[in-house]
Amino acid sequence: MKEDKIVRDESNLVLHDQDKNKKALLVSAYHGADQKTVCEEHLSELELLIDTFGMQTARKIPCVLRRYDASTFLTKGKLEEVLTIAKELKVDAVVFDDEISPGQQRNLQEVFSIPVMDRTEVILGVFAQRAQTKEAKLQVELAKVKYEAPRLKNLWTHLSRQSGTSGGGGGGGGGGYLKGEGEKQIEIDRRILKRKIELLQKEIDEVRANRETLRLARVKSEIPVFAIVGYTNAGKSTLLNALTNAGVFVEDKLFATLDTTTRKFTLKNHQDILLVDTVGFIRKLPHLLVAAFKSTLEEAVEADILLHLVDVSHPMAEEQAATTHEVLKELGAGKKPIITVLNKIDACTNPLMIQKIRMTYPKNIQISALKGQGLDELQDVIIQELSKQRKLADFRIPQSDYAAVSEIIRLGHIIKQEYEENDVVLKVDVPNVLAAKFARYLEKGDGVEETGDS
Ligand SMILES: Nc1nc2c(ncn2[C@@H]2O[C@H](COP(=O)(O)OP(=O)(O)OP(=O)(O)O)[C@@H](O)[C@H]2O)c(=O)[nH]1
Ligand SMILES: [Mg+2]
Repeated sequence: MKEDKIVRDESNLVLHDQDKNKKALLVSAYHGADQKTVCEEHLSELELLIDTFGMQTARKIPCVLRRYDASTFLTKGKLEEVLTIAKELKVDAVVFDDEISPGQQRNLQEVFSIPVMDRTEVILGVFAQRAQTKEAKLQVELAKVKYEAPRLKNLWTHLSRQSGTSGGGGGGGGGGYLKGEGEKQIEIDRRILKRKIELLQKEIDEVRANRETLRLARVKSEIPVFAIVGYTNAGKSTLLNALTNAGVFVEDKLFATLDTTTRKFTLKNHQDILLVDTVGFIRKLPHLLVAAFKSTLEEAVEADILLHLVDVSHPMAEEQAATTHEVLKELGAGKKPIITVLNKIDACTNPLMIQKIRMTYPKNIQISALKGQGLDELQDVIIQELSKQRKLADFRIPQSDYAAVSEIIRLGHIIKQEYEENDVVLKVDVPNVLAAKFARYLEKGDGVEETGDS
């Protein structure tokens, strides 16, 4: 009997697999009439998240609200309307696109007598389902535990109250809760949770330290790194696959990728670059997840150049592009050189939107990763961008390699030039490409410094 309901108990405050195929009612609030369309778009995205998780959407309700109610989020009249619909459609859960505080969540659950959740919880559920690697699993677990922490209190308050009214309906034996016992339990739970968070963090740090070593090896290899970033479902993995046959999992659902994949790609001018496929961003990406996935997301921050993919076939492309920039800024990657790649031009029906995005993000290119259109031009832009990246390098070149010396002198700005025995010793500001080309002559352990890209 319990199995057809979404279960909420102390071990399950966040959606999990058993909640698949359940019916949900989606609610999103907006203020003025001019915001209704945006509100509906946000509901469609929530529906996609719900679908990705494996639940069904019974109906989407855009709710016009003049003010929020502190205890139930929705004001009384609206709450009753939604309650009537929830009963009529016999839904298993009510999902808010807006963030609901733990207190509001508890009060709403009492009104609806079914689980009430917000977008954060759905995203957490999706991430939990999709995490593949040890690191991703640990990161999701950490976000989940942190999400649950402030909600535990509600759970126990609820239990204490229930035991008072049901008066041992189970026939004694099991024992009701004494006053104060809930609070004691909360304290114990808090301590357990704190310990759990510490342990998870420690494990994540260990896995990460491992990856850090790999990253350092990469830095030493002098190959420029391009991170493919963008909103979830923009086509990032499709692009990586199109260029490198990486065979990364692609799906028309959200968050197909939770782990980064790196592949070497040789440009048509024979230069090697590394392409990194990254976790997609989303509007209101829960801070818990940003924090937990920081190390994974930082792959983007550490790249030399960002390829920002925008799905221009999506009606909310502009908002999605802006969201990506916000998240990048939050991660400290706001100032990286960035090429805006307008993807899915094959499916775009709104040329005006393309114009607008191209005006907002001047360094751009249009492609279809799926159809393989524009990939050649994308390479041109990449090569052009690479030639702008410069660094300060110390070379020691045998005089016998006169060609190398003359090329470096021709293309770099010489800061110091000396002769030592049979070598030419140069301190020179060069394009990164050139440093990589003559990496064999770079002085070992020299402080190769970035000199900025423009
Ligand atoms: N029409 C069209 N569809 C595309 C194009 N590129 C990707 N897609 C489709 O968009 C969907 C999402 O593609 P993915 O490559 O998984 O997108 P992603 O950005 O990696 O998504 P996440 O990993 O979920 O963040 C898939 O169904 C792709 O087939 C394109 O150029 N045109
Ligand atoms: Mg992907």
